[in-house]
Amino acid sequence: MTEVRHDWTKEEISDIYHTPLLDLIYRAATVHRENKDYAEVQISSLISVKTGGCPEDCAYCPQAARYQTGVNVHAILPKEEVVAAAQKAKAGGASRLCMGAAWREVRDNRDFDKVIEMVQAVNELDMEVCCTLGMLTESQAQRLADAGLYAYNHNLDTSEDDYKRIITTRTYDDRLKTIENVRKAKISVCSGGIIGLGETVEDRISMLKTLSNMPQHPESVPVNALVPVEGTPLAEQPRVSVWDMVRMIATARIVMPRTVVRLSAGRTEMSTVEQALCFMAGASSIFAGEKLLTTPNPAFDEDMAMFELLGLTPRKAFKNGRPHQAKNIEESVIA
Ligand code: SAM
Ligand code: DTB
Ligand code: SF4
Repeated sequence: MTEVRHDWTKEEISDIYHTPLLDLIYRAATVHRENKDYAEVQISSLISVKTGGCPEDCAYCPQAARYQTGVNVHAILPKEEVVAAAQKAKAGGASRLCMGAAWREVRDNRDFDKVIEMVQAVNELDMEVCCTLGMLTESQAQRLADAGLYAYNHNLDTSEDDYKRIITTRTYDDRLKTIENVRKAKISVCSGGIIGLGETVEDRISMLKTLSNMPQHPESVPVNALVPVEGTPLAEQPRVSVWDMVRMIATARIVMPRTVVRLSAGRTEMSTVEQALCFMAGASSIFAGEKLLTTPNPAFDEDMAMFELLGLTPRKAFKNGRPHQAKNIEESVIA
């Protein structure tokens, strides 16, 4: 097993990122095989439980109220609909359901009560439950943990320096604070970013430095390729090259050897060959199901055919136990 470090310098991460491509893939694949079952892929399915009308100004996001993007704005879904989606996702091979809400932050109101009920109901289906609801206080994180929440997604998106260019309605520190609150409640942390926002390679490296120097690495790091959506300020951004995706995934794999690196948004634009390269470079998780939150994603059947072809297998839910039953989060080795 590779030593898990928390003191990576920018220079070290940059050297890794700029390694000749095939050497980089080889090194990442080696780290992957030394630390994980490289043929096992964790599958999450997303559902948007509250869509659109968000007060934030995230420049990439189709759900921000201030951009005219034509998303199907809706209030919080009934629990039954979420349970039905969870059952469908489970039948499609997903071990985890991730519920997203277009909120700046959680408020202690009826809608949060409803989310808590959804978490309990999906947990009862023996699926891992993840939420991404915006900023959380310590007590809200604890309430989610008590309801059986497995993971919380809260992305850093880009570097601290670049953050103001992408989002002005909250700060990087706000983001880090929520991640800390999630940690304190012993919920598994899912935090990563987006490439293709117009950031520099230095910004990507700096974001990886922040993630890999956390006292405990996030159990999951999503690497999203920007899905440019008409009406958002980033609609005209050129698509990111698959080589950038591969470099980002491989570098994340090397600096956070035991983390699940998630090949996230952008797969509809990628061929099976390109996705295979990402798995080779250390990706060990995907979002499956025909929709991400508001944009298209490959269907379950297509992904299962790809798994069959590549010899990959879906990871079972709660493979290493339920986090809140373990004495501590490290021991449960959750991902
Ligand atoms: N409102 C909550 C928040 O911002 O944390 C949760 C939902 S938000 C849509 C979750 C994540 O989706 C964002 O942090 C961002 O990384 C990702 N995302 C949103 N729009 C995207 C896009 N167009 N392309 C790629 N990733 C996107
Ligand atoms: C993450 O890192 N990517 C997912 C999930 N976490 C919540 C969301 C991607 C959203 C892509 C744009 C959309 O479908 O609205
Ligand atoms: Fe709102 Fe989240 Fe979209 Fe930002 S990323 S506009 S906070 S839904």
